[in-house]
Amino acid sequence: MTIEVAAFRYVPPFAQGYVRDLRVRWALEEAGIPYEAKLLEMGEVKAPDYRRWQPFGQIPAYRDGDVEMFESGAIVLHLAEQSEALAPRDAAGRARVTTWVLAALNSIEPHSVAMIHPDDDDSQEPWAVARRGRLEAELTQRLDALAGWLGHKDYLEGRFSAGDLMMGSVLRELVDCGMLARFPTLDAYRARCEARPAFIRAMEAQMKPFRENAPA
Ligand SMILES: N[C@@H](CCC(=O)N[C@@H](CS)C(=O)NCC(=O)O)C(=O)O
Repeated sequence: MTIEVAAFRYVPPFAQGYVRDLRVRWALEEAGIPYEAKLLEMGEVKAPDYRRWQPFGQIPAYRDGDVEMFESGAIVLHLAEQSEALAPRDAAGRARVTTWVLAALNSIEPHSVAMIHPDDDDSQEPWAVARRGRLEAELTQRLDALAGWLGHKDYLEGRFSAGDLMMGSVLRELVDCGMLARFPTLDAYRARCEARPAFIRAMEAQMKPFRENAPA
C-alpha cells in the first residue's frame, strides 16, 4: 500500500513551511520512501471521520500497509526503524536517535513554543513581563546546553539522523523571534539541516498545494 500522509490543502502564510507534516515528509525524503499526501481542509480535520485517524484533529497523520499513526515524533521514529539514512542499524546507535528525537520534542520544544506563543504576548503588566523573562531564561539555558553538546560536530551524534531532523525542525521555529541568532553554533546547525536536499524537497512538497489553493 502507498504510504499516506495527511496534510493541509492550504494554511495562511504565517504557518506555511511550519505545518508538522513537513517533519514526516522530510523523513520520507531522507529515507527515499515514496508517499502520497492526503490533502484536507481544516473542517475535514476536525470531523469525526478524520479523528478516528488523528484523535486531536491535527496534522499530520500517517498510514502504511501495516500501521496507522499520528504524532510527528512517533511517525519519524517509525520511519527511522526502516532506514539507515535516519538511524544507524545497531541498537546502541538507534537508542541515541530515539533519545534525541524525544529531547527535541520534550526538552526543547515546550520551551520554544512557550516563548513563541506566550499567552500574554504584548501585555506590559509586570507579571506578563516577568513571565516572558522567565520563559526566555529557561529556553536560553536549554539552548546553551544544546550548543555545548553540539560543539564543533556537524550533527548531534556526528552523522545525520532522525534526531537532527527533529531538533532542526524545532530550532527553525526560533528564527523569526531572533532567539536562534544568539546561538551561532545552533543557527549554523539549523541551516545545515535545512540545506539538505531531502528537506528542500519536503518543503517544496508542502508549499506546492498552498500555492495552488491560495485564495484569489
Ligand atoms: N504533537 C503533534 C502536534 C500537531 C500539531 O500541532 N499540528 C498543527 C499543525 S502544525 C495542527 O494541526 N493545528 C490545527 C489544530 O490544532 O487545530 C505532532 O507533533 O504531530
